[in-house]
Order: sequence, then structure tokens, then C-alpha cells
Amino acid sequence: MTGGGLPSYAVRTEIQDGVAVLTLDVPGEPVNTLNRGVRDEFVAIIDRLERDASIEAAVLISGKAENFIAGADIEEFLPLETAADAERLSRSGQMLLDSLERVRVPVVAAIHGACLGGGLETALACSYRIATDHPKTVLGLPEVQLGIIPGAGGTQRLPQLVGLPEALDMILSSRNVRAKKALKTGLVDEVVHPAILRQIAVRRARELVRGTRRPSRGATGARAALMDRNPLGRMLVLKKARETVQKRTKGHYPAPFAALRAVETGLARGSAEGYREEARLFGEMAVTNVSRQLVYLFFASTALKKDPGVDEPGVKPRPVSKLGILGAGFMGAGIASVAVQQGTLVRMKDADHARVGKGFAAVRKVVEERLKKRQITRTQFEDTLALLGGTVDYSGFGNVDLVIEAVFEDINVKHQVLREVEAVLPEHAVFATNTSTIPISRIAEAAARPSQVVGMHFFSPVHKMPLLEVITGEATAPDVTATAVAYGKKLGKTVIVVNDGPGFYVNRILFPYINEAGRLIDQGAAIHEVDRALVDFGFPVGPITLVDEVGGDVASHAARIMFDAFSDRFEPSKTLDAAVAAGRYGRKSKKGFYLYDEKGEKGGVDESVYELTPAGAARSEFSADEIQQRCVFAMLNEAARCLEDGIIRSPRDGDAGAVFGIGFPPFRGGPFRYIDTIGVEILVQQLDELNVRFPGRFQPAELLSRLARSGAKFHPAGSRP
Ligand code: T1G
Repeated sequence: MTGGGLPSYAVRTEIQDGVAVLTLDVPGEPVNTLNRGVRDEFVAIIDRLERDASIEAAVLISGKAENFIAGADIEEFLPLETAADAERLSRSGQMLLDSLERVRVPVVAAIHGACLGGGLETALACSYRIATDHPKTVLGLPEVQLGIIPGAGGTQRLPQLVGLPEALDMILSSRNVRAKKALKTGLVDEVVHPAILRQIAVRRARELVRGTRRPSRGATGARAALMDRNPLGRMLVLKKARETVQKRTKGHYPAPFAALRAVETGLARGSAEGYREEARLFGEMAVTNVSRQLVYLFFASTALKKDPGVDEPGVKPRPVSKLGILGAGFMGAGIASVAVQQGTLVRMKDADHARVGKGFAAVRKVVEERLKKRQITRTQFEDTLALLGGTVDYSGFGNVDLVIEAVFEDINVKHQVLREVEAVLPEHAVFATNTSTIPISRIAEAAARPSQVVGMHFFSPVHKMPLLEVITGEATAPDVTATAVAYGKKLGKTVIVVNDGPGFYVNRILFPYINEAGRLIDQGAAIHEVDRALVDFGFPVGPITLVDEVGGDVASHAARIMFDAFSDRFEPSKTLDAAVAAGRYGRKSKKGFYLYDEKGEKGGVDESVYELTPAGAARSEFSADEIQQRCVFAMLNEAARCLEDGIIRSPRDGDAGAVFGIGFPPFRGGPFRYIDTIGVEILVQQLDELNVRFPGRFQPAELLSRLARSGAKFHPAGSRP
């Protein structure tokens, strides 16, 4: 075993009987990326592999515990100013991997951990790929999630290797694949246990030299002939993909279309043309505002991953190995379903066995979904469900570390269960409430240990919505907040910590938006027009559809609590109140603003609801601009108030909370990024105009007026989340 003789920054080279084992370990970084230093070092190593006849083969392996290569260094995108700059960056990546692909000796990629973006493109340029059968080993091209496209050959090499349909699915959905699936599609040649990865890789390298093992040949057989190499088949696949992307992105995200063009160019006009088009489109996409916003959100969410949620230094979260859940309803069961999947022992209580049984069935349904998708094995399925226990009393709560209360949104009910459970809980246990509107300090009034009361506000459906809002009450102890934050992250949530107040942050900005939509209908706007305008703005669903999904009664109850707290600008619309009074709770009551069939499937607008509105059946025209402006500006204004009132700690938390909590359009970056984009002066001017028309509802937040006067931004240029 000899050293490489090359000065090394991130790659340790060991020569083992003619096989160069290249171990990549970027110093001081938790993940490997293809940053400037690594690219330069790769150039030198490839040159060495070319010239040094004593080397017959090479193995590329990572020195990091849980990632192979996480792709290009996303930090390097921030200073990019022009499409030409970005195109150059892509071209240099393409040329580097082209020289790796053409190097004199076979190179085996030994993949353990995350192999993403440029990391997968590097592996695609190797002669042979081995992956470990480990949960952390995922392979993917997530570039379109950053508003860009694979820029180092991924749009050309991946379709060649796995075929067009599979390649498009990976590139357009950014879905990661695990080792077993990758073996099936031909993305990797072999799957081994992590303990023998290096050993097998070196052996395969020798076999490739001896010719007793053949490198991957890529997509062959009927399917490839039919789909990839047949222009008609190809055209059909690409057309279908374009339709799917249009439906999913509603045209707000240009990158998937650019990726499709790069793939198509390569298949239609040859890979040389394909690479040129890939680099050109990468350049074009990397400097779009959409990409800037998505890159910002990436760094905001990784920064939140590291944020302990408390400012006091040295505060340690308490371990949570057993969780108690009060209320086995939609939210309680949802929380239980994510907790058992993270290996937590869960004790779930409700008033009677029927309710507990219903909760069990809901948890089983969520976990079964993963079994059906082969994301877990039957054994894992059984083991996961075995972690869940049910009860109609407080037995089994004597040794829980954390209780999450998810009972009916009524202060008296919450006080009662708090008193009951506190009587059996161990001294150290944390009591968290999943209330969505009632101030934590108000709930803690009934507590014997108010310092151990905290808010953990999940969003429905819990297993899908990425955000957790942790709310600190006046008495909440820092290590209690830290425990709620740490446990939320363990559940895979993006966690923001907010200070106490009615509706906290997310609901406080949501209700002015929903109320304004209701008021537009009060004034005669058509429900489908209002919803379409906000979907066109970029929300996943419109505000009225959201009310029907959440439940009109729940929304109206919360709206009342907000109105009592903030009065005028939170006055609920007459239409919402009238619909709820008429028992129109939405999907759950199969009667709402929209029609629902006996299976609860949603249909068109239920025109009969208009009789309940002040304007009656007659509808009048409202432009999409007016609808968007009134609803979105009401939300932006309230977001600014939450920052000035200290409910949220930073614009970053405000952006992440809105995007991950209520689907504020990611391509706009979040409320504060969006205000910076439209210009705070413009916003204040338009709020003033709206406030003349609707006195009291659009009075600009003082913070906005101040920023408008100073011309400052919430996110100054070059600032980091
Ligand atoms: N570039 C720069 N920094 C990165 C990074 C990257 N690609 N990936 C991670 N980091 C930083 C992150 O900001 C954090 O920093 C730290 O590493 C740990 O991350 C040419 C153009 C790999 C699954 O989109 O998905 O390749 O906060 O907390 O939970 O076609 O990070 O500690 O200072 O997330 O263990 C495509 C992004 C790039 C993958 C690890 N690649 N990364 O998750 O740790 S574009 C991606 C991830 C590209 C090519 C194109 C995850 C991870 P800090 P972490 P983790």
C-alpha cells in the first residue's frame, strides 16, 4: 500500500497492487461537495491516472460517515451574476467528468450515503457503480428543487444508463432512489453491505482490468429500443412528461421544462449537442429569481436543522423515548404515525375504545402506505405498529418523557386533561399542546408545572406537512423548548420557534388571507375565481378549498379566537359564518363551499351556498390581480406585524414557516423574500390604497412603513438565512 505522492486537499490516494483507492473527505465540512478545491484535485488525479502506468484501476469512495457526494457546492451559485458565468461552471463540470469517463483505467464508484446531483453525475461517469443497502444510501438528481438542472452530464448520461422513462422520473421529480431500486433500474451494478464496500470495490476494479467483469452497458432491450431510440416512442414519453410537469408546476417552475429540453436534445441530436444545451440551460436557470428563492430556502432549512431553538448557550434537550398522546383524532393519530415511524414508543389515549380504535386504524393506514410503496418491509411494518399502545385512562403515562395534547380546541377541555395527566406524569415530563390558536400561557394557567408547558403545533396531514411550530409560553423553560425542537427534528420536521400570542405565527398570517377571500365572496366574487387566483399565485390550493379541507367549523372557531384577540383586521367574513351556521363544514360533512359525492370526492362549487352570502346568488367580476393583492397583502402585512411584535425571531423563520406550513409559493421564497422582490415601498403604497377602500384592514405595519422610508430590505443582498 503506497501513498499517492500528490499534495492532497480532500482526496487521500492509496495504491493497492495497482488499484488506486481515492478516498474523498472534504476537510471541515459535514458533507462532500464538488467545490473548487475538489474539482482541481480531481483534475490532477485524473491526469495521474492517465500517466502512471503502475495504476491499472481506481476506486472512488467517500471518507464521510453518511454521504458519498452531495453534489456541486451550492454556495458557488450565490455569486453567479450572469447566465454565461453559470454556463461556464457547468461546462467545466462536464469537461471534468468527461475526462473521468475517458480515463485510461476503469474507475469503480463505491457509494455509501447520499449520492446526489453532481455526486451522482460523478458516479455516472465511472465504469462501475456499487451501492450499499443502507437507509442513508440514496441516489438522486435534486437539481430542479433548486430551480436548476443537472449541469455535469446528468441529462445525457442518466437516460443512456437507465432509459428515458426512469431518467425523466428521477430528474423531474427529484425523487431519491435507494440501492435496491437502483440495482433494478441499472443505475448501479451491485448492492453490498457497508462493511465490505471497499473490499468488493477493489475486487471489481481488478476484475474489470482482467476483463472478467464487464462495465455497465446501459439501457438495452425492447423498452430502450421502443422508447429511447425510437423517435415516436421518445416523443410520446416526452410529451407525457411535459404534461405531468405542467400540471404539477402550473408553469411556475421553468427548470423541469429546461431539463426536458436538454434530455430531448441529447437523444434527438446526439450527446455533444446535448451537453452544449445542458450547459446553456443550466446557465439560464441558475440566474433565475425562482432558483435564487429555492436556493435560499435550501440554506434556510439546513440552517434551521442546526438551530437548537433557544438562545441560551449550553441548554440540552431532554431525551424522548416514550411519548404520550392525548386525543386519537385526526391530529393525535397523525402525530402518533410519524412518532412510531421514528422508533418512539407511543401511548395514545382517548375517551373510549371506539375512538382509540379509530386512531389505531389511522396510524396503520399511514404506515401501510409505506409498505405498499416498498419503502419498508413487512417486518418493519409490524415492528413499527408494535410501538403503538392505546388506552382510555392514564395507564402507561407514568413513564412518558413527553405528552402531546391534541384534544378539542377548547380551553376548558385542555385545562381538564392537563390537570388529569399532570397528576400521573413523572416530574421531568414535558407537556406539549397541539393547539393552533389558544395562547400557551393561557393553557399553562392550569398547570402545576407551567415551566414544562410548551406548544407543538403540527399541520395536517401530519405525515405530509413538513413544518412544526414550537411556541414558548411566558413560563416555558429553555430546556423544555429545546426538547420540543429536538424531538420535532427527530420526527423529520422543519422546526421554527415562535413566541406566544393568539394564532402564533402561521395561523395569524393565514386568517387575514382567508378572511379576505371570504369578504371577496361576501362582495359577490365567485368562489372558483377566488381559489383559482390564489392557485395561479402559487398556493397549492385556494383559501376556500382550504377551509373545506380543514373543516369550516374548525376554521370559524379559530377565526373567532383571532377576532376576539385582534378585532377589526381579523373580522371573519359573513359568508364563512353563514356557511358554518348552515352546517356546511366542508369535506367531512360532505357539504361545504364545494360539492362532495357520497365518497367525499370533491366536485365543483356548490352554487346553493351563494344564497347564504350578503350578495346573494348574483356574482360580480373581480380581477385576479385584485383577489391576489387583497388576500396576499393581508398575509404579508400580518407577517411583518409578527416580526415587529417578536412572535417570529427572524425573516428566515417567517419565510420557512409560511412555505413549509401553509404552502406559501416556494418560488417566491416566502413572505419576506417576496416583499423584498416586489419592493416594500410598493407594498406600503398599495396597502395604503387598500386601506382607504377598506379602513382598518390594510393599515401598513409600522415595520413596513419604517423600511419603506429607509429603503432597507428584510434580506439585504448577499445575506445568509
Ligand atoms: N452544497 C453546499 N452545501 C451543502 C450541500 C451542497 N450541495 N449539501 C449540504 N450542504 C451543507 C448544508 O448547507 C449544511 O451546512 C451541511 O452541508 C449539512 O447539511 C452539477 C449543479 C446531503 C442529504 O441538492 O440534500 O449538484 O448548515 O444539514 O441532513 O448537476 O444536505 O452545516 O453550514 O442538510 O445530513 C445538488 C443538497 C446540488 C443536495 C445531507 N445537491 N444536500 O443532509 O445534512 S446542485 C443537493 C442535501 C448540483 C450538478 C448540480 C443534504 C444531504 P451547514 P444537512 P443532512
